[in-house]
Amino acid sequence: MATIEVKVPDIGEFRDVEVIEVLVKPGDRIAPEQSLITVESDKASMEIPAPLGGVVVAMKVALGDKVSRGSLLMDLEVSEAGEAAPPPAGGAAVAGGSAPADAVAAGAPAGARVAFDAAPAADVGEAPAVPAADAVGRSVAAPLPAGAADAASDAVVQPHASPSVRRFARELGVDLSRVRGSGPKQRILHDDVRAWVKALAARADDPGSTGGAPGVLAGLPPWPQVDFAKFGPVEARPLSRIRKLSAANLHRNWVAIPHVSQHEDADVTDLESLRTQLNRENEGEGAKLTMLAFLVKACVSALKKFPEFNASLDGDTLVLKRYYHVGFAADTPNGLVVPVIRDADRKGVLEIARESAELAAKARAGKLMPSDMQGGTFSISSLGGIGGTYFTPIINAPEVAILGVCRAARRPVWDGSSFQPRLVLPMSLSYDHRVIDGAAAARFNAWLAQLLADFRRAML
Ligand code: CAO
Repeated sequence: MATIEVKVPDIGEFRDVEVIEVLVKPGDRIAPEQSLITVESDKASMEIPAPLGGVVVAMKVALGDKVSRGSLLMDLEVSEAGEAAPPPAGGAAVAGGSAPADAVAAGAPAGARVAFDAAPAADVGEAPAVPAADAVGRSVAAPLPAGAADAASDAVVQPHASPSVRRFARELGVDLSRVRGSGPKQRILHDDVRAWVKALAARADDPGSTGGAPGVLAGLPPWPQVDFAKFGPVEARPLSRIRKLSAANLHRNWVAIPHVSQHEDADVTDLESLRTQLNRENEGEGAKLTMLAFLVKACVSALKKFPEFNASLDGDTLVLKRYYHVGFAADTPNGLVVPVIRDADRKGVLEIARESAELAAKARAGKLMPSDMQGGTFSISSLGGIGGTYFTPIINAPEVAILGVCRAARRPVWDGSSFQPRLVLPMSLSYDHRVIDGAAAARFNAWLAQLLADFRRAML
């Protein structure tokens, strides 16, 4: 056994460069070419690999030290046979003229201290064609000249990280351009990569995560943390259970489904006359006929004509449903819920009106059962009683479309010879563009508008 001194080799332009990583410690058994430290200039970082295998006796550098060619790195105990590294590419990196194996083979007596230079491996940004593991001591045996480093970093803006951090990131499949560095000059450290992966895993495990940057938003700047009380009085109100659940679902649907919203106007003048007339006739005889009930019935007719709207995506398969369970968004003091009217195709408008009134009352009382909200194939969000013109409703996954309606209003409509005051219902259909094409959505809406304009068509 012999103890040798490992020194910093000729590292070209790198003079007085900072040690940014110490990758081994006393007692470690290291292999030839294993990275010992990483140094960094203002142009690039570089790993200094071991010239021989052995056991680390003592480290002679620490984080933050400045080193140049010839600085002592470590004492290394090597076997006399010498677990030697292959000669570095180009032979340029090993100072002293002879390859490491020769030096050890020259027969250093047991216990003698032999000065030994390590061969450096430079890294200037990501080198996609050459994994860092291969680069150490082989592909990039000598440091790049400063000019080359500049050219490389000008070509692509690279995340700032040492070769070992890059290797670590590659092992974990982490795209370093998405990780924020907390080291000096925003350098990405091992801990930054670890924290990024941990945060990603935590968010993936927590579908209820709504605050901050959830899973799919990973890589964006952190959510702003503001002490609102500094600017004025505030009241902290915890979200209700329903709001937390619906927020998480809405968020997932919004980011996971490529939504498109298609708007249409329906002339509901005659339908509204019919509705109010029927309500007058049936006054005091139970549930009143609502616009929502007509909308449910009209949607069922459109869903039958355009079956891909009554479907769900299951991987690469579109599951077309032969039942028509229509959900409607109900606003409750605790948040939004979507009770479902089952088999709406087999029910009359009066029955749908009665059932939706019961479900809405149950929803407001917080008494909906899970089964009241399951199995929907299409949803309607009606803001007609409140106002508005058009909006972009969020699809209720795994459904593929949702109809939003706002308040019907009298508008002048050109009938070919004059403007007529007509009651116009603004409709907004959001659809999953993976499943439904824009033309199909326009046809769906046009059909729906025709139906609402002349409800006799619903019998066809
Ligand atoms: N245009 C004009 N007026 C309308 C209308 C429309 N599209 N829809 C309903 N109205 C009127 C009704 O005529 C009725 O007026 P009167 O009291 O004068 O008779 C009033 O609005 C209430 O209507 P309604 O009793 O039929 O109830 P509704 O269909 O408006 O609402 C329900 C039922 C459950 C849908 C509703 O209570 C609700 O919760 N809406 C909010 C839904 C929601 O939050 N959607 C957003 C989800 S996505 O963020």
